[in-house]
Amino acid sequence: QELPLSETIRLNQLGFYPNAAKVAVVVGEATGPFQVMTPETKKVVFSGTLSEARKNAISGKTTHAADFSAFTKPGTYVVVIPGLGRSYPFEIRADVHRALAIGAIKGFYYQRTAIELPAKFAGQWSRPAGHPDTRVLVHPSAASAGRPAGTVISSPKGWYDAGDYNKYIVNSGITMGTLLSLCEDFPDYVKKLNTNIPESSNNVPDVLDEALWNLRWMLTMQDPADGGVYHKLTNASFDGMVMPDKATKDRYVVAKGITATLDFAAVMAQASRVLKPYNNALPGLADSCLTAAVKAWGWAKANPTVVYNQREMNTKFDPDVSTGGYEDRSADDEWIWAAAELYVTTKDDAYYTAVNLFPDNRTPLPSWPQVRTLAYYTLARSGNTLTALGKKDLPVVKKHLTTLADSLIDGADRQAFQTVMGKSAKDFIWGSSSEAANQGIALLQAYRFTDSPNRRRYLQYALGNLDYLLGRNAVGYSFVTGFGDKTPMHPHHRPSVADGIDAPVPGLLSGGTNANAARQDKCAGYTTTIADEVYLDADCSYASNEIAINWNAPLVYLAAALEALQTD
Ligand code: 9MR
Repeated sequence: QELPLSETIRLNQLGFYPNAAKVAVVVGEATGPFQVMTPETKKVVFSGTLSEARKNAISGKTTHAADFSAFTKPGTYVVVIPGLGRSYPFEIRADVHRALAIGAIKGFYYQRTAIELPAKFAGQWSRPAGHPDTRVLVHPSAASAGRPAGTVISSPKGWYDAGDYNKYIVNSGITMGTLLSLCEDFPDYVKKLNTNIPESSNNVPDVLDEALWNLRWMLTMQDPADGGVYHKLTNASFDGMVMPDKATKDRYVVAKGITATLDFAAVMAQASRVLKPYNNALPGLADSCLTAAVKAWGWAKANPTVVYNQREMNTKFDPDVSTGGYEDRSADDEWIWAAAELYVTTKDDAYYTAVNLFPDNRTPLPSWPQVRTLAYYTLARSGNTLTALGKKDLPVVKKHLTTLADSLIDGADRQAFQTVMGKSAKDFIWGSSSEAANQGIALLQAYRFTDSPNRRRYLQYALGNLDYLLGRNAVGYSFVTGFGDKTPMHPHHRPSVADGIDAPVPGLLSGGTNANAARQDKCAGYTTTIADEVYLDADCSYASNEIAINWNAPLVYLAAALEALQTD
């Protein structure tokens, strides 16, 4: 007899590592026994008792946990709560997130501009090239003596930022920093991830090849005359929900700005380091990146007050630009990140002393407008290779990492889903999935680069946040398209909407639950205002169900790093 599916049982819909924690969470009042069974034959392989009740601090709802960590045998199973039903099926397997890591990297391939995606690489999501960007206009806001308004420049390649078709330097910053950090942190493991892209057969890891698609675009965004970097390459206004090759409006590079230029400097400095070992395959690229980084730094030094302000820009110049702003009034953190990357790459103490790297004892979770902590990750991983000046501060750097990690895990065991994510309603902002992923990365950095007595718990809770992303959460979705049983089918993603294929483009992380989504996108259909439950799988819900490169990158990092660490 069939066991009914119960969506009140929330778990990682992909599964669990044999020797790691395995937890399902049941929303509601169920108590008593639970079983783990084989899905077809209903053979009971593990029996346990639901935990004591936890109260969701946000919704007030009751949850109970089914902990079957003691069961380690590989296979495919369901969790069964007598009287309620079964969970989605999941696997226990040594490399249970490997396909996800590969798929999430492949997600970037599907975001490529300026290249056809043939079926050989893109399967049913094959499509013609979009946005060649070989004839881009210099917007009046970006005019300079050498490049007056209307000058045509070529700025091809790069990824689409998100569900829209524009290319933004600031958001490329943290995205590239995260992917490059994965290459630095797990150089051997990334070589094992084949994503079936045109470059797969070269001697460069696919994730790095993928990042190069965007890096080469970024390089074209620097004005060669002065080293300043344009804030974005964009339409004047967002395209309709059409395929990329059908979106042919004029494209512009707009004003240079301090955050774009410093993010660019940081990325190029880091890329130079990461690319060094691949100089045979990519002759000269590492050097070009460093040259570009130094030049960008020079512009920043000369123009520290040039802040990108779209509204003000639109009062002075035409056409008005209404696409994504990525505005950030404070560049303090971008200075810290750029200085740290330039210092670590060049070992030139002048960069280390150019800005105060430790202005206070805060360790903000990375996000696109807040990149300070990326500097601490880089200093921590570089450890003993630093000059005496940097080495002296390593204890301070490690303190930053453990302070953040300890604050994240504090109280996580009492949280309704036993995850770091969701302890507070504040987590549920626009792009909350990336909060979860970045929390996971912060925990992994502290796990790897400190000797805190809590290290094991950092690792455990990093995995817990991946469980969150894949289904152990208040809405019961795995937020990654194509990975899991209940996944976003209608992301705000133009190709997925316009391609006529039922399944969305796979491997893309939905922004996820966002307490303010209804007010922000005014999409019809939200059914609740409870902060950890405001999520709508509809393509009009760009505030809860768009996808974006800066959300996919930490997913890539988290999934790949946890896979790599399974051998630890
Ligand atoms: O991720 C961005 C989020 O933090 C902001 O609150 C939001 C509104 O400004 O914009 C998000 O970024 C969007 C960008 O502006 C345009 N491309 C899609 C991005 C994801 O929604």
